[in-house]
Amino acid sequence: MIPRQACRLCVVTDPELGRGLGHVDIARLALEGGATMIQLRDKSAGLRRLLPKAREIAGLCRAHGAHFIVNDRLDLALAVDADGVHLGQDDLPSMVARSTLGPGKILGVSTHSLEQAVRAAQEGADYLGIGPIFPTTTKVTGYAAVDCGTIRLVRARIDLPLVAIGGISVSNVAGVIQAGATGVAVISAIVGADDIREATRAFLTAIRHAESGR
Ligand code: 3NM
Repeated sequence: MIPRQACRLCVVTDPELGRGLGHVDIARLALEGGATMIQLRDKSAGLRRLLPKAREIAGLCRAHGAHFIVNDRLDLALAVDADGVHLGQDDLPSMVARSTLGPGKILGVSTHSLEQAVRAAQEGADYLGIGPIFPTTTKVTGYAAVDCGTIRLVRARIDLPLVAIGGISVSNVAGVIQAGATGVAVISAIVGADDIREATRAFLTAIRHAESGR
């Protein structure tokens, strides 16, 4: 189980976009700006290098009352006692991850269609990533942008928290929330911003505003 407010704004750390900042600095600034969840995502670094960083981010998240999720690396998530793990469609199957994690940890699953969302929900996901909502150059997802219509379709069928991702900016986040997303996950519009703290704050303001008009 994950509280819905924890899904409001997930900042995904990506040092390649971080203007020289690493995972820990990105996470710290985003948390200072009010991020409710940090997802550590690194597809290339070895576990030995990531371990101390993950430990530090776990501590920072705890201190800020935010959730800490590790992308892909279930072993790392368990090693640093993160709140949970986020898996893609080609990662460990949800059922295997769920039984390894145990019931107390959070399992997030990336989905790119209503069918995938229904399956992930049946297989024990606590929240669903849904995307890419808009075109993004940050990741080659292999999927076309799904737009807000897919959020509405999934919302109508599934009661889990939905975290929209892909090309989300301060100027388009309102439509995403109004379509039924519980929150959003963001890389470039926050990690690539001149001021990560301020960019995070601006997202939260826009999200709260959209929630009140829902
Ligand atoms: N996953 P930005 S889209 C990591 O659709 C990721 O599952 C996606 O980056 C998915 O906020 C994406 O810069 C990239 O568009 C998101």
